[in-house]
Amino acid sequence: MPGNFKNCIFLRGKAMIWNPEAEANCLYELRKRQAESLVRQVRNVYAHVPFYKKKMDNAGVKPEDIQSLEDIAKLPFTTKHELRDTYPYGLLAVPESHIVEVHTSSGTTGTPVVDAYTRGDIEIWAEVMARTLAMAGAGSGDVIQNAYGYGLFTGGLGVHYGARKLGANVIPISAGNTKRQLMVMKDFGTTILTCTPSYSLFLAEAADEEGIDFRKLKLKAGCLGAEPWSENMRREIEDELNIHAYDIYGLTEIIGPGVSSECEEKNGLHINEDHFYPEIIDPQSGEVLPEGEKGELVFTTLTKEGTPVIRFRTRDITYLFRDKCSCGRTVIKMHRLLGRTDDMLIIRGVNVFPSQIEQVLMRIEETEPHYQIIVDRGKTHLDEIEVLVEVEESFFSDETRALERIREKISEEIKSELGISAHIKLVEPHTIERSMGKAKRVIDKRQI
Ligand code: DLL
Repeated sequence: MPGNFKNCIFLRGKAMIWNPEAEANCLYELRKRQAESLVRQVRNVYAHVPFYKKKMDNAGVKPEDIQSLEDIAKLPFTTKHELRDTYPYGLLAVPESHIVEVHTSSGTTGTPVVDAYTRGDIEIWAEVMARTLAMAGAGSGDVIQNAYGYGLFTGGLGVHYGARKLGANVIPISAGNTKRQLMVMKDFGTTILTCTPSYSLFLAEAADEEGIDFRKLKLKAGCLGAEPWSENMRREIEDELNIHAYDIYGLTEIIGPGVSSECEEKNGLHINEDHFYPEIIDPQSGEVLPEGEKGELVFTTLTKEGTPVIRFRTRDITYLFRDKCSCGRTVIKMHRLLGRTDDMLIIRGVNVFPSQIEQVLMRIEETEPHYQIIVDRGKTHLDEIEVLVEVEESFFSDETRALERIREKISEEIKSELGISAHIKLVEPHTIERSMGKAKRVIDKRQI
């Protein structure tokens, strides 16, 4: 039988909750399991990973000090920088011969972070990705067009393993080759698209040029993630592609995609907290913050075998909440990402997240969802910000006053919302470079 559906809940014949025991359990049971896994994992890393033994010894913490979930606060944090220093195999908690696959972080500069998977880790990855895809309504009858990059990046194979476990038909098309993507989508009756949100809009644009109408295709949902996007961008994608667009989140250091994802409520991402224990901390003091408070997201892998991580500081900013979700899942949620502690731009002393600028642009009707933010120091040595944004072609043939009006409107809205003055440059469609993967939204030319 393709896919293991024996435990999942069916709604109108469709698998909705892939693993109710894990995703819709009572809090007491969940907490008990998490605590057991944490105690086991801490003993494991202390015994098998010199990197963690040293860190714990330096902090004066012994494995026996960790008896409950609250005790996690005694453990030191792990940073990306520290993980890089363990390259390539300094984080292994198992003999190298137990590793069956490796992936690395997608950063273009510096030494990458290595995620090395055992057979057990790949099984967990498939499980959490099956949950993710099921959350978007995917089941064994679906055709999943996987346009995340295959290779060292975790997006491609993560979705692939989940789709296989689900028993869906996965088309491993990988990123790029837009014309072929559209052809495959039509000819194979793709029902679920998996790619970055910016690439989904790129596909919509290309479809338009090819005269392809999404309303005539079978596409019903998109599992989109790996880069920041906003609620307005979701609306745009849902509109253009005639689908439900779900946010999916993950990172190489933890497992890849499959850490958390949205259900049909589209109000926060359910975290697979039986495997990945989340905390929110104050990025300055490191103090653990209560549910509902915004701060830096930190994860501990409770079950990972190959390269476990303890209290990894993601630098992603969000908050956690546990609501009574209409989908029936009881696991904790994270709000969609609000930014990163490190992509935050400081423009003349004002903290600015690129996502805030995006929010403004998406509200302006005349603009296209393609933009770029360039930060530089002008002749006065003060920060200057330039926002390049595409506007519909017709405005360029109109009188210049129309363009000037749009420019002013954007500039005023950015000023009133963010408190900064930005120079707005309106450009013709297709001027800004498109990306097959994560879009490069910010070019920071400042030498600080
Ligand atoms: O981007 C894993 C992934 C693949 C997630 C496919 C979703 C879909 P990395 O390349 O290690 O892993 O990048 C991780 O990307 O810390 C976030 O800052 C950002 N990110 C990932 N998902 C989202 C999202 C993959 N849904 C880093 N919204 C993370 C905003 C995201 N940012």
